[in-house]
Amino acid sequence: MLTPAKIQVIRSDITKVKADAIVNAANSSLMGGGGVDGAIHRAGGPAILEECRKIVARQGGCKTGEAVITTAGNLSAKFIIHTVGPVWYGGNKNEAEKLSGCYKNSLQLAVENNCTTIAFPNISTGVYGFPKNKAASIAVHTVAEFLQKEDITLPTGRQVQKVLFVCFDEENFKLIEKELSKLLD
Ligand code: AR6
Repeated sequence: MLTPAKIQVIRSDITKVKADAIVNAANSSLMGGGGVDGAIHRAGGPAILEECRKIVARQGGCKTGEAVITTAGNLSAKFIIHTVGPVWYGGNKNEAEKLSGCYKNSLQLAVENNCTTIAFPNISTGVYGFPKNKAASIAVHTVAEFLQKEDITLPTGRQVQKVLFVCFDEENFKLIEKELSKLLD
């Protein structure tokens, strides 16, 4: 199928990962929160929130499924891409499409901003309650499809080198690993 080597999974804290872009599972206010959002703002410092405020002033936050980009502050990444995952309401509120949109729109922003390595957390699988098995399948398939279908040549002429799923918990790690192994079948 695709180039599965470009998609990898590790178990780690995403704030410790080296990547051009780190994706944040934010909320539509962009004003920070708990979980991975809290960890990124704490580790990256106030510059991230400062830029988020400017985005809010300009466009009034970020809708579910969409993404915005800021500095990474003190983190080693070049950018933080903030995306807003869907809250799980049982599956009949377009949660799957919205989650897929998070991955697509984040990747699109990363490409436009010349990022060759991009790290994702398991969006929506914490406080937002998206079933982890469903979320893992959507995450892996959306990324794989993006890397296959879209024109992923960066403005510099380079290509995306690596998309890394950074799982905080063992369950997500195992689920993503399983979905990735299916791509090789
Ligand atoms: N590195 C990587 N993954 C992490 C980290 C970390 N440091 N910390 C938590 N996770 P959540 P959501 C994992 O709740 O479900 C926030 O308050 C965690 O184990 O962070 O999209 C926002 O402001 C889980 O698998 O995000 C929103 O209000 C995954 O990250 C709301 O939570 C996502 O869990 C968004 O909820």
